[in-house]
Amino acid sequence: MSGYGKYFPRSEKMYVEGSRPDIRVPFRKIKLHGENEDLRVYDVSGPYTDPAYEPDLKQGLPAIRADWIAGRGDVEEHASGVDILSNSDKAFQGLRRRPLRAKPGQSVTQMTYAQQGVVTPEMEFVAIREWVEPEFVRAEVAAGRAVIPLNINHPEAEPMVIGRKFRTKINANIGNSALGSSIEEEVDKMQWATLWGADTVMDLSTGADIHDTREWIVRNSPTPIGTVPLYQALKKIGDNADGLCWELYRDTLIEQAEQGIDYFTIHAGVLKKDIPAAKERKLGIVSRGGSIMAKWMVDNGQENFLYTHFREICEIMRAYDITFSLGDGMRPGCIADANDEAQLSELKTLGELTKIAWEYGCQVMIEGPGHVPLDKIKINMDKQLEDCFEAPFYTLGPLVTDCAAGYDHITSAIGGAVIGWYGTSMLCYVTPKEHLGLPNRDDVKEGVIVHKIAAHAADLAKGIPGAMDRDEAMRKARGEFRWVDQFNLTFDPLRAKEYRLASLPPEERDKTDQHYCSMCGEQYCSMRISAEIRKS
Ligand code: IRN
Ligand code: FE2
Repeated sequence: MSGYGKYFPRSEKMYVEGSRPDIRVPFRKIKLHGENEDLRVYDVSGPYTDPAYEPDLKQGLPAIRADWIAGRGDVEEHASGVDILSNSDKAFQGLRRRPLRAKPGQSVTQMTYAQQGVVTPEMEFVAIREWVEPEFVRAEVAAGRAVIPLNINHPEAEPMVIGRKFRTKINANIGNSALGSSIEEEVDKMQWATLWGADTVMDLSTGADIHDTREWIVRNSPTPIGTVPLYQALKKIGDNADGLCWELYRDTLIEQAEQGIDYFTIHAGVLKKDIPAAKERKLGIVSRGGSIMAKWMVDNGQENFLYTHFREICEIMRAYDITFSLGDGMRPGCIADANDEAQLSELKTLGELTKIAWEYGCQVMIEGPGHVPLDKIKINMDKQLEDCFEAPFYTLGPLVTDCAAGYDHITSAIGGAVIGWYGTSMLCYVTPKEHLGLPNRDDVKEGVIVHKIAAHAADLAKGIPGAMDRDEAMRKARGEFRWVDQFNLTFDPLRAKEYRLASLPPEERDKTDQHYCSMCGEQYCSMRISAEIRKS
C-alpha cells in the first residue's frame, strides 16, 4: 500500500516538527476542493501510510525514540534471565539489541520526569499531536490524570497520551492466532486496526507461538501495545490454574517487559473479601482474568498474589516504564449486576493500588465495565474519579443493554459516547461478534469505526481542541454540495461513496456536482432550498 491507498482518497501523510528535528509528529491531511483549507486529523497509522517509507517487517520499524531514551542516561543494557534472542528464531532479525532496564534504584517513568518538572521529547510529541502546550501535558502526567504508555523497550512507538483532557482514545484487541500464522498475517491485523484508527492495540494471543507473535507485533507497531500477562503465565502451565504462582507470573512480566509491552492489564483488585458478593450476583464473574484469580483464591484459600506482591510488581513496572492498566475482574457482565457491591468494592481497591503505584512513580489507568444501563453510567464515572483519584478510566463499552448480540459494537458505542463525555479516557472496542465468536477483518474495522465515532462524539461534547474542526469542514462541504469532500471527511469514505452512488441513476454516477441527494430528490432537497433562501 502506498500512502493511505484506496481507503482514504485525497489523504496525505504530513509531519509537524517540534523543537528538534527528530520530533516529527504525524498527521493525516485530507485535501478539500476549492478554496477550502486542507483538514489535518490525528493519525495513528504509523510510517506504513508514508509513501516514502519502505516496510521491512523482519527488521521492524525505525526506533524513533532510541536517542531520547539513551539521552536521559538512566537505563542500561540488561542480560536477563529470559533469553529472548534464542526464543525468537522465526527468521526475525529486528531484535538485535539487548533489552534495556532502569539503572538500579532509578525510576525512568514519564510520570517521574513530569513530577521533576522535565518536559520530555515524548511529552512535546503528544502536545503537538493534541494541539496543546507541552507544559499542560507535563502537568497532567505529573498529577496522574494522564498516562503516556511507552516501554523503554518499544522505541518504535509514536508517543500518545491517555487522559480525559485529551482526545478520547480507543483500543482494539487482536490475537487468538491459530497455529502457524505468519509474521505478515499477525502484523497485518495490527496494521488493519490502526489504519482505521485504533490508538492502542492489545495482543491477547493465546496461541502456540505466543512469544514470537508478540515480538513481531511490537517491533512493527507504531502504537502502544498492551497485554494481559496472566494469560501467558497460564499458558505456560498447560492452562491449569492450579500451578499458578507469583514466581511464574513475575518471570512472565519480565519476559514481556523486555520485549517492550507498553501496558499490562493486572487483575490485582480481585480480593478474597469480594468473592461472597460475586457469588451473589446474577451473572457471576465475566472477566477472564478475574475469574482465573478468583478460582485460584478459592482453591488455595489464599489472597490474590497480584495484590500481595503488588509492590514488587511496581518495581518491575517502573524499571521499564510500563503503565498499569488495573483490571476490572469484577466488572458487571449484565445490566442487572451494574454498579453492584462486587464491582464498587473492587473499584475502591483499585484506588488504593493506584496510590501505591504512584509512590513508585508508575503510570496508572483503571479498567472499567462492562454492561451498564445509561442511568448508571454517570454514577460509575463519578465514583471512579473519586475512588481512583482521577487516574484515567479505560472502559469496555459499557454496553447499555444485554440483548443485542450481533450489534454489540453499537450497544458499546452508545455507552462509550456517554461515559467518554463524562470523563472516560479510552474506550476498549467491541466488535459485532461480541458474545458470539471471533471477529474477522470486517468486524475489526466495524468495531474500530463505531468506537471512533463514539470517541469523537465525546470529544465534541467536551470541547477537545481540534475536534470541532472536522464537523465544521463537513458542515461546509454538505452545504456546498461538495460530495467528494463529504465522503473523504467521514470515517469510512468508501462506504459513504458507495451508498451515494448506489442510489443515483446510472447516468448520474460520474457526476459529483449534484445539488441534492437522492434521499429527498432534487425538488424536496432542504439544502438546495435553504441555499436559495440565503441568496434571496
Ligand atoms: C478494558 C476495560 N475493561 C476490560 N478491558 C479489556 O478486557 C482489557 O484491556 C483486556 O483487553 C480485556 C481483559 O479481559 P479480562 O481478562 O478482564 O476478561
Ligand atoms: Fe458481555
